[in-house]
Amino acid sequence: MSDTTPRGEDTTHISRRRFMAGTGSIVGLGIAASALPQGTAGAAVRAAAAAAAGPIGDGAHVPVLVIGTGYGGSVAALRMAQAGINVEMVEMGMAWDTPGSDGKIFCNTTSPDERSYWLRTKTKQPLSNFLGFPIDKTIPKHTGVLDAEEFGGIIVYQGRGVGGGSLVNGGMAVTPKRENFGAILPTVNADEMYNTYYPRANAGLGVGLIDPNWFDTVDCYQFARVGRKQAQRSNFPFVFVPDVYDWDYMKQEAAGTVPKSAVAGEILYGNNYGKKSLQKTYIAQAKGTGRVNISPLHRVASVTPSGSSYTVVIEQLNTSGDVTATKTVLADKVFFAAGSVGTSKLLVKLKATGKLPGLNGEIGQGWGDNGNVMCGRANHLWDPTGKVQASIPCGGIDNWTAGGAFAEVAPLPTGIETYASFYLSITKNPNRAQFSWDGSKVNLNWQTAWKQPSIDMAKTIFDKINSKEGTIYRTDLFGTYKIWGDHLTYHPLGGAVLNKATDNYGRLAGYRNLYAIDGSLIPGNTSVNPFVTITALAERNIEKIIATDF
Ligand code: FAE
Repeated sequence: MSDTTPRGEDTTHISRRRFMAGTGSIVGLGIAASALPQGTAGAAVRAAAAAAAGPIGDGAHVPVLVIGTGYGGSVAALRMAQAGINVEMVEMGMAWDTPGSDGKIFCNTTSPDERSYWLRTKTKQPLSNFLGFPIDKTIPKHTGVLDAEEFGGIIVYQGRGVGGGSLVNGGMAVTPKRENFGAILPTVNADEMYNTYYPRANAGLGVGLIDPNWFDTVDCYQFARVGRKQAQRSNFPFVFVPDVYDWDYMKQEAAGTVPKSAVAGEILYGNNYGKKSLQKTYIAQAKGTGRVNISPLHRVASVTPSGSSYTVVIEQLNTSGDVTATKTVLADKVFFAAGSVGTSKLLVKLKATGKLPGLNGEIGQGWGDNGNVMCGRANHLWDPTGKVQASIPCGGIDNWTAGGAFAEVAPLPTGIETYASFYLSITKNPNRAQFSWDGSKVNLNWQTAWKQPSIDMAKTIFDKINSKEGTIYRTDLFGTYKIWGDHLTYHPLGGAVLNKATDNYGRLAGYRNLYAIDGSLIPGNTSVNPFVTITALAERNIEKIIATDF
């Protein structure tokens, strides 16, 4: 059994009942299941059939429909497919598998074009200013890869496309310290997570660590070495942080022997080469089973019971974001994996509009921003951070226990020397928000002032470093004379919290065969970057669901 095969699952011998369930979508596409051979050759045929299948058809009846192709959705799809179940995945964003006219799939952070933002006519950069001047620029409206979704008091950044957040994130793959786990997911058995599911998630994601000797010498991590030196001079531990970037590839980038990606500053709008996004890991494996079909530019609008199945209404989009077709399909099981915000928005709307009235009162509750807050510090002229900065962070400052903050030493890949150190802090912010339906849309009641605890916690690190170094905060990155990036989060969590809106395995209360399996399950904070925990929890939950619900 490989590291990534769920324990207890025999992937070579599937039950007849499971096989029959698993053939539904192929039957729905008009291909006789009995015509498909089994075994290795059969897998190849099934893969070809799935590849040829195209987007989900109007009127299809499928055994399993997964909404969203981020971490939770990809884990669920792979494990069900390995258990012999056919899976349809529906993704509102693009496939991101075709190069543009420049030969690249994704555009660079320094030159955002139509590929950068989800349906915006102007970029919405997390760092909105430089030297106080606004840096956002006009772009054509397009179904780009990064969504800056604006609610009243917060902008929530999310990935859009096959691979979800893995397309745009920094790849920092952090397993929380075990001592903090009880506060993250209080009803989950920590032994099981740390012995089985975190290791399985790390293996499935391809997590690795930077070579510390290389780190010490290479130009593109000078910014991080400055961060380490200053942290240590103020007696804070600097820790190397694992990542899903292919570190061998990055070494070659730095040496100039392969096309540059991280070293060229690619990150927020996608990474063309070295990052092991879900497209290269879980999704590639899932597609390889031949049992997973993905429909990009398809957005789920509604899910409602229909006999023992669910009627799912799906809107097909063009790259301008217009609805070009509406499809109605029947699904026996539906997994909500649209991300914390996407899943919460769907469930809150479906409950309020009478489509899923039996969902409980916890739907939309318990949402947090993982305590995200950003800031920059101005270094002395004798402490340059480097013209060339790898876009992939590799280290952080840990003051969680004493000060409630874990700060990524983040790059500012501008291509010029900025003398700035830049940080994204994850803090123990206790505030939680809720989503609600106002009759026409879903709102989130987060208030910008709720970031104050995060600022106070981040200051436990940076006030001390500034005082020790004789330096000051940058005031030019988030506006004019504004120190804190307190207007955003990269880490939305909650909205369908485990063991509250669902049972202890993500089965939504009030309905059979409806599940949440993404960041919406996690109550607002993971103490570190969240995707390893989202992945590990999905591994745990889907194993139980496959064993008991099929
Ligand atoms: P997610 O990955 O967001 O996937 C949900 C998918 O569902 C998306 O592809 C959506 O387009 C799709 N979707 C939504 N609504 C619908 C609908 N109605 N119909 C069809 N499809 C839909 O969910 N985390 C880390 O651990 N380390 C990092 O270094 C890190 N850096 C980040 C940097 C940035 C700029 C951003 C934005 C995030 C970062 N994150 C990082 C957060 C991480 O990407 C995020 O927690 C996960 O992606 C969440 O995984 P989910 O499976 O919950």
